[in-house]
Amino acid sequence: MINIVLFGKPGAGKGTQAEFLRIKYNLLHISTGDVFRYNIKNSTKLGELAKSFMDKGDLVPDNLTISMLENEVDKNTGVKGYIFDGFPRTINQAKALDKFLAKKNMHITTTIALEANDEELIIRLLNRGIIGGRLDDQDEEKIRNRFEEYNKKTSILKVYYENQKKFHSVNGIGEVGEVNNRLTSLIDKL
Ligand code: B4P
Repeated sequence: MINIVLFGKPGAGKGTQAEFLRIKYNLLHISTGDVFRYNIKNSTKLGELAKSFMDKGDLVPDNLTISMLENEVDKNTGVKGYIFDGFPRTINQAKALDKFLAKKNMHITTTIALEANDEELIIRLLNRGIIGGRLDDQDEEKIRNRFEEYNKKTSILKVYYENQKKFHSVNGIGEVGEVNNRLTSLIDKL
C-alpha cells in the first residue's frame, strides 16, 4: 500500500498533480477542499459550517476536518492506497491522521511539498477564480490570508514529517507535465 500526503501553499498544484498520481499509481484521491465544496454545493450541515471559514480564506476547524477525512477513508476501503490532498494542514490533523491510520495497520509512505513562490501562486489562483468562479480565488487579500494560514499552521508540518524521515520537497514551478515528472521520479524511488 502506498499513502502519499501532498502539501503546499494554495495554488501550488496539489489538486492538479494528485489527479495524475491517482491514475498512474491507481490510488484513491481525497481532497478535503473538494469534499468541503461538495458539501457546500449540496447545502449540508457540514457545508454550512465550513463555508464561512473557506470564504474568508481561513482553515476550517480541526474537529470538523478530521472527522470528515476519517469518514472519507472509511467509505473507500479496499484500495491500493490514498493520496491525501490538502490534509493534514495542522499539527493536530497530522497527529490524528497517524493515529487513525495506525489503528488500521496503515501508515503514511511519504509526504511531498510542492514549492512555488507567492507571486506565481497569486497569478494562478486569480486566474482560476476567473475561470472556475471559486470565491476564495477571487480576492487577493483572501488569497494572502490563505498564505498566512499556511505559514502559521501548515509549514511546521515539514519538521513533523522530517522527524519521521518522510518529508520531500519538489519544485512546483514549470509546466504541469514537468512537475509531474519530478514527482513520479521521486515516488518511483521509494
Ligand atoms: P483546497 O481545495 O485544498 O485548495 P488550494 O489550496 O487552493 O489548492 P488546490 O489543490 O485546489 O489547487 P492547485 O494547487 O492544484 O483548499 C481550499 C480551502 O478549503 C482552504 O483554504 C480551507 O479553507 C479549506 N480546507 C481544505 N483542506 C483543509 C484542511 N485540511 N484543514 C482545514 N481547512 C481545509 O491549483 C491551483 C491553480 O494553479 C489551478 O488553476 C491549476 O490549474 C494551476 N496550476 C497547477 N499547477 C500549475 C503549474 N505547474 N503551472 C501553472 N499553473 C498551475
